[in-house]
Amino acid sequence: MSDVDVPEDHPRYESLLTRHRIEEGVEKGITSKQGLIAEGRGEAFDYLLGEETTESADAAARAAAAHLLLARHPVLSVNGNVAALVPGEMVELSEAVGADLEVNLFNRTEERMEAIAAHLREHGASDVKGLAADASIPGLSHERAKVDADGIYDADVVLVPLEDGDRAAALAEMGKTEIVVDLNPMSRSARSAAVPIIDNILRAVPNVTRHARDLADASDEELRDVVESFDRTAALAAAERRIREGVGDR
Ligand code: PTJ
Repeated sequence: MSDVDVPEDHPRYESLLTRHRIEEGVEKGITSKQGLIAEGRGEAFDYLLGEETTESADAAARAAAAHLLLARHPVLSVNGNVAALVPGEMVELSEAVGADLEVNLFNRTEERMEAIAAHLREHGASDVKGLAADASIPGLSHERAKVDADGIYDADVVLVPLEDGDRAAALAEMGKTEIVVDLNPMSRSARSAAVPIIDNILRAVPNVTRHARDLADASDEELRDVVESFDRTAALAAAERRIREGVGDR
């Protein structure tokens, strides 16, 4: 048994554990109540995708790693679900690619901002951005637009996991290269991303880190080859196909 009393031989062990982590996130003031709903939606898509990293999601993770390594200023955006599910893994990725971590919330309150920043520091982050909020993303309503001038506002490449469609589109509109992690290949955020990673954040973040370590000694030319050989439209189509084909078998 784990510390949350989920029997390890339960057929849905992983997803039950994930639910508990989100619940704990809500109790600690890290995750919003809407985060519970987002988790439910994600779980449904993960089930349809077979709860594994597909070949096209792996190719997307490698392209994401190459983009982050090539970037002038990469930033990893963290919301309440990401902080509850993969805090240490986000810190590791930020270190592997030399990226900033910035808390950026849909349901922003100062208490949650502080709680998430503290949680990331507990998991090894040395610097957490997002609290200054001295710049804003054009075309979005006030609270959701708040970013740091020397963080997301200045970034050329941004990783935005589990994002809502409006902000993902607004960041893309600012000319930033956007890497989105989302289990729904039909979501607007996945569709507006240069690199949509259609995978569970639990698997996707460590996988991007693994690819980044593997590519650490690659030349810029090799990294550009990885970026250019990734086909975002094909990746989205592959995920949709997988969902349609998988549904008939289960
Ligand atoms: O912490 P906040 O205030 O910034 O709020 C964060 C949430 C996630 C609540 C907010 O951004 C939101 O409402 O998002 P949506 O519009 O519900 O979209 C969440 C997307 O993430 C959906 O397409 C889900 O399928 C997807 N998703 C949920 N869990 C996971 C996931 N994708 C990858 N991995 C997951 N574990």
